[in-house]
Amino acid sequence: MTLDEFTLTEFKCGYVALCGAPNTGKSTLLNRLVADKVAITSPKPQTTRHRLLGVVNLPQAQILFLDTPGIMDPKTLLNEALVRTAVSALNDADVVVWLTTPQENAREREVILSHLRFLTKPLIIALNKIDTIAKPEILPLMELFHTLRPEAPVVPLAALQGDGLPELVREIIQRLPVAPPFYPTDHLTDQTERFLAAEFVRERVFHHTSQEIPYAAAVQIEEFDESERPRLVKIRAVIFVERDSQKGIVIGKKGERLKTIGQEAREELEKMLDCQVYLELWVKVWKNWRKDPRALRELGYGIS
Ligand SMILES: Nc1nc2c(ncn2[C@@H]2O[C@H](COP(=O)(O)OP(=O)(O)OP(=O)(O)O)[C@@H](O)[C@H]2O)c(=O)[nH]1
Ligand SMILES: [Mg+2]
Repeated sequence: MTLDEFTLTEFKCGYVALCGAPNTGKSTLLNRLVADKVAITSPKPQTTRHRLLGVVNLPQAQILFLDTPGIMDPKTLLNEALVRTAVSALNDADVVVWLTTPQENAREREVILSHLRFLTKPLIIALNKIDTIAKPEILPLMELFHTLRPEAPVVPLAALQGDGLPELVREIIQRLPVAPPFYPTDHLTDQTERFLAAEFVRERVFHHTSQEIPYAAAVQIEEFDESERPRLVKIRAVIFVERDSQKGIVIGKKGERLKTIGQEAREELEKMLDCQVYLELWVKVWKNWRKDPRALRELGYGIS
């Protein structure tokens, strides 16, 4: 993205929370903005489970984006932790971007609006996935959102294609505080390679399983051996599920599904780590971990 047209006199830097209902494209937008894969994405809701940092460096500003879990009506202890994580990012941000879509229903919208009700910091509404509707439908939708929060600009967006990004960035920069850069310019994210390795495996589980399984799956890295780097990194990961039947499905007939998950995750990891990766995957049952406070803590789903 070339942003030379920005005519700012002072350098700006601040945190920008990307929040919204599940599946609105927050992580897709983060990856597009950072131009790297720092967050996993999937067509299924509730993919993101942590607050993730993505840094964008521009000539006049450094924008510290915070991707967040989708905000919804929590049904499990895990859901409650996810909403708390998202709300913590709202509290810490200098600017909030509410990502919404034409597909979002009124109930989902109400849940978000209830969290934004007492927000006093600058808000921008990003209407994502405009590629999914006809052009004449865009303006009336933008007007609808304008009536909901008249003080917030409404920016139409297609994050997947990268449309509307310069306009969104422009609105963000206008609202950022004047401050020196917080991170060195080569610092794209806070997530460790170990964390991203677990996430890349979880993304493949999301893509290759359905119904309850993606939500009942958590990934823990048991070993991340860099002793042979830069030639090879050896990773051993465990995919936890909640029931024996789910374990069988993740493994698949003759281990086929687990093999595919492993192959695809390994290819992504090799790109990220820029070396050969040996990935060993195990599937284990941790009964009802989503309702177990100790399991949530051990798996890293506390407030981040
Ligand atoms: N058509 C279209 N699809 C999009 C666009 N942006 C994102 N998507 C798709 O929407 C789905 C959800 O994207 P994510 O980025 O995972 O959404 P999210 O808001 O991070 O979801 P959670 O982490 O579950 O809250 C994926 O299949 C994306 O490819 C867009 O602009 N247009
Ligand atoms: Mg996400």
